[in-house]
Amino acid sequence: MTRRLRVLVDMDGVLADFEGGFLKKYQSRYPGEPFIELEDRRGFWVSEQYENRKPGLREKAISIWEAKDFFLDLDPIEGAVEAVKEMARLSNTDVFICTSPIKRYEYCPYEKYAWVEKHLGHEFLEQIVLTRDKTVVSADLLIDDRPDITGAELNPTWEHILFTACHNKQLLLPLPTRRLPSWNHDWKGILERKRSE
Ligand code: UMP
Repeated sequence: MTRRLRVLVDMDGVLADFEGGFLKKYQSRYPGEPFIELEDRRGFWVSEQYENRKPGLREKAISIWEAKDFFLDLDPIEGAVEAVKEMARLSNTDVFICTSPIKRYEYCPYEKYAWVEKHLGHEFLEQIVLTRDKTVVSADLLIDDRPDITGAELNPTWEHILFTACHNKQLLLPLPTRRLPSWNHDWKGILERKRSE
């Protein structure tokens, strides 16, 4: 009945507003270049859609998130900080922040830790999992905005809950993938359903 539940929560696009932060800094650094409104974003990879818009924009896009303070300056997604703090206070519930750093590691891993400390508090540093392969991490649920999460483990233990983001909102999901449309929606219901499975 009240079994323990382990929940992995993704960071970019779920806790931290990667897309909004990217667009703001891209527009201010490259004011003469075309950009993609958030409502027109399609596909997980920002870099690919920008390159398709105009050859050469891939490198300009990448330069934005490789720069110092990009990850640290990201605003929290609406409701995320409150929801995750509340989730961590639920009894029989372990919450981990599971996030993939970029391979240019000068700033990103450090800033992800600093972001968590700033917005969620020092004690949450205990809960961070940095990995480029989330399939090898075991849990009951993974709340993530990336539609295709694959890796070395072909049968991950977690059920993927797709967090709705500008780039995935129009996707038709293969059944039985579930969505969490925002942190204002019933995330507790998703956890309780899983707990009682
Ligand atoms: N990222 C890219 N290219 C893109 C968009 C995102 O490298 O076009 C990076 C930013 C994050 C990582 O570090 O990918 C996404 O990590 P997860 O949200 O899957 O944890």
